[in-house]
Amino acid sequence: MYNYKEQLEKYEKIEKVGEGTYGVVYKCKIKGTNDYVALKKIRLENEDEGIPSTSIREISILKQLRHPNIVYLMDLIHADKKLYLIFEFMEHDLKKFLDMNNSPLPPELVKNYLYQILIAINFCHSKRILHRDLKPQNLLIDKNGIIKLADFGLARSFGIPIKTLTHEILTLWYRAPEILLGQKEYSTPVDIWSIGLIFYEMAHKRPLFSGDCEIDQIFKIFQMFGTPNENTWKGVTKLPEFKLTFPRFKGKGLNAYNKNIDPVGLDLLNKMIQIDPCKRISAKQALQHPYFDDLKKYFQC
Ligand code: Z3R
Repeated sequence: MYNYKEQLEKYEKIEKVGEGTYGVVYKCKIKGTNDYVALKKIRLENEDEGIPSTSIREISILKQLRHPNIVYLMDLIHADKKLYLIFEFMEHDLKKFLDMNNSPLPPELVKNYLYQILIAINFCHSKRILHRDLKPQNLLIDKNGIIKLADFGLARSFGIPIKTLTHEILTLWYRAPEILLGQKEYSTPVDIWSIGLIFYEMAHKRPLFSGDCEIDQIFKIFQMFGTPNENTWKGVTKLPEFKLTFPRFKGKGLNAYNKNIDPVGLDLLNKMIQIDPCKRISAKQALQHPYFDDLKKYFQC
């Protein structure tokens, strides 16, 4: 990692392409070349204190995380108490891509993207690295049908704030129920939950649970699965934010909300969005699901 401002001068800002959880993302040209990068400027709430050394160490580890379905972190520049992350450039994020298309994505593309996302998350989970904040905005795509995960591990380094630096409220739509209910020791199932919801959204072009605050989000989940209890989710009533006064929703089930996913895909989705994290399928198991049987011949893994 460089500690020099001059390193930043290698890049020429072209345009702002995103407003992430931790700062703004710019498309930049590497001066004197025809190559582009994405530059993410990390700003912290408490600017005077600078970037904690633990965060810098954690982010440095991410630089070693190389996988074809993970956006490559090319460089880290530490200047003016700010951290600049330089990533390989990708054409679009999935949110913008879904907004640009008038209809849901074709079923074959949904399956193909889902498979690539699961390959990437399986790779990270096998190294005990969680993403914790997967959403369409940090899935990036190119014109060759490749999808990559961005912003790995940043949530661990910096935490997930409630608002962005420009005071936009961060989305809760992909947040797992155990996090919403205040569980402190959550694990890999939180990413599987988010990916299940991204699967649904790619196929329907609308989010499954679009809560506007934490309680709205958790009640939308309960309306689908029924309010959990000790029989359906052992230990749920002990979670910090669980209230015995919660309304007891019966739960309509996922089938009532599905139009576009075939029965085999729906079986996988049901396994990915089990409300009890212990019952949720793992990335490794999901990759073996029959939904992907017709895809495997194209992938060599
Ligand atoms: C790394 C980390 C975050 C982002 C990167 C690379 N590229 C991003 S966001 C991006 C977003 C678009 S194009 C590139 S957009 O125009 O589709 N919003």
